[in-house]
Amino acid sequence: MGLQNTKHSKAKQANMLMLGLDSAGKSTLLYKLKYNDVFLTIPTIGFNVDMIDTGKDFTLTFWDVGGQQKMRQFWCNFLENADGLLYVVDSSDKQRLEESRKEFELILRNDSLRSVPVVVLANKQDLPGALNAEEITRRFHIKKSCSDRNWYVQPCCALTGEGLSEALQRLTSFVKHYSRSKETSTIFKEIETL
Ligand code: G3D
Ligand code: MG
Repeated sequence: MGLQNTKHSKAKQANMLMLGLDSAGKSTLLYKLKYNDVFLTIPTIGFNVDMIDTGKDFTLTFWDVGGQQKMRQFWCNFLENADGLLYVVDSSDKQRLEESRKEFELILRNDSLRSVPVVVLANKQDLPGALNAEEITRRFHIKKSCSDRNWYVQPCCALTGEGLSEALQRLTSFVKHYSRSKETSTIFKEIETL
């Protein structure tokens, strides 16, 4: 009688951290992704958590953290378990673009986010004068600041949902790849200590 490997692969889960300035559209995006609906949002005090099943036994837990100035000092508390960063930008708000870039670069410098994949959502593409993905990539110096990790800039509109499924697919594939490489490096570290 032959032998069969009966080990079933467990459902996988990963943590996605959503950051960005207040009013970038994070909560609207999360509701749209989760319920395919637009809800009236109020400024997020603290954070929202929601799980989204991406199929094939893979669930993403989204941590939508408030982006007001006072809340940003607490962003660092959410970094440690992040398997991916979803950074949301209001592409139409040119006045706050520089502020958003500074926060983005600051957060990427944190050790806990080393090699963690990043998807930047260039949100509010429906608004006149919204900067496109190329322009956001350039203004945020993303090629330089994300040179050590997988990254992608996705144009989107949280109100209509345009661009969100592409972002979710990209995120899922990056995060799966990241989780695999994290597992491999843990195994190597364990072997080294033997
Ligand atoms: P936040 O969670 O990042 O702070 P919210 O942002 O999700 O609360 O959204 C802030 C405002 O931006 C909301 O409008 C919301 O409807 C709007 N918004 C979010 N995404 C889009 C988008 O893609 N296009 C447009 N035109 N508006 C968007 P209010 O008026 O409720 O403040
Ligand atoms: Mg919010």
